[in-house]
Amino acid sequence: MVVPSPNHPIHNQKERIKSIGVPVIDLSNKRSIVSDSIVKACEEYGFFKVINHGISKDIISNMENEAHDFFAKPSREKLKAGPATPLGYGIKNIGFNGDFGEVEYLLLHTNPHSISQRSKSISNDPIKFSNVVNDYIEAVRDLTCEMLELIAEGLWVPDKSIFSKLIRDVDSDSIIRINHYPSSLQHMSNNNNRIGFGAHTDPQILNLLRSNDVDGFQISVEDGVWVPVPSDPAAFYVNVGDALQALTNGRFSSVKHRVLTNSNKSTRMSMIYFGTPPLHACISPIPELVTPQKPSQYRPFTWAEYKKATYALRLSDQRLNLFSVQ
Ligand code: AKG
Repeated sequence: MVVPSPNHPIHNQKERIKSIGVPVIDLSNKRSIVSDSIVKACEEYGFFKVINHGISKDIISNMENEAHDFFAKPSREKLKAGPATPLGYGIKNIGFNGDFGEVEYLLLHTNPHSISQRSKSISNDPIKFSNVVNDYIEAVRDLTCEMLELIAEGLWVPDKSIFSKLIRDVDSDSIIRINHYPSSLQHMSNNNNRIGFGAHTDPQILNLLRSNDVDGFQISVEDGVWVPVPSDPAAFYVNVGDALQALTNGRFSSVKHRVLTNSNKSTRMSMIYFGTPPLHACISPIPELVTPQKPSQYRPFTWAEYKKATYALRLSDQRLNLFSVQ
């Protein structure tokens, strides 16, 4: 990880992240260094890049090929996998409350039974599709859980699985989203940069994003200041979600992000694994991070309650505020 020296002349986060880039975590480094670096990145940015992650190129390219095949289908075929309310194929409409983006997407629950049911309307070879997606899900789930265990170690929490067990649970509500930003969706406009996916934080625990080599992803490290994150198909980008912000009593921040598309450029495609607790799981700040100096910032809530709040609000709304005790 690139760490600025304490005497670095750059004072604010925006200038720091612009000059040194987003934190890079090399998973082949010594475990204690990795866990400290991840905790620092989650505290400062709620965001980092992971290299030497150990997920095979085949698992990633098989998944990417299935996604390409799906998005290359004629519209009427793709629409058979929709509408994405809440799961399936969606186009332009994001969520239930009037948010739009220059994007088409597939949203899948990670439960193998659900994948197998959905695959029939997505692929001409549903068994192959299910196998490829399940292999990808298993790999990204393991990587996400590994990082959550490193986080617990870096926070000196005795139960190393305190966060990861929520995602490993058989009833986990985790999802996979595949976003495709084709230039055909973009209208002619004087301003070439258009919103592909509007500004938002993710509601879940920890999320893993992998994209092709087309840029467009940005994070906001200060209100209203957007920092472009260069794409890197060999790496994963990881972001803290609202639920992990609550579990860490606000020590980690759920980073705001968005995607801009540019009609002059090639098509961006991204795949995001959203590590999510079961519906019945109770989210509340873990006792190790609640002190007299820093009392609980959030009231306990179930994932089902939080999901309901998410569905009821716009993409850019700060839903976690509803559960704040301040
Ligand atoms: C999301 O799907 O929540 C995103 O933020 C989109 C990121 C991307 O497509 O690169």
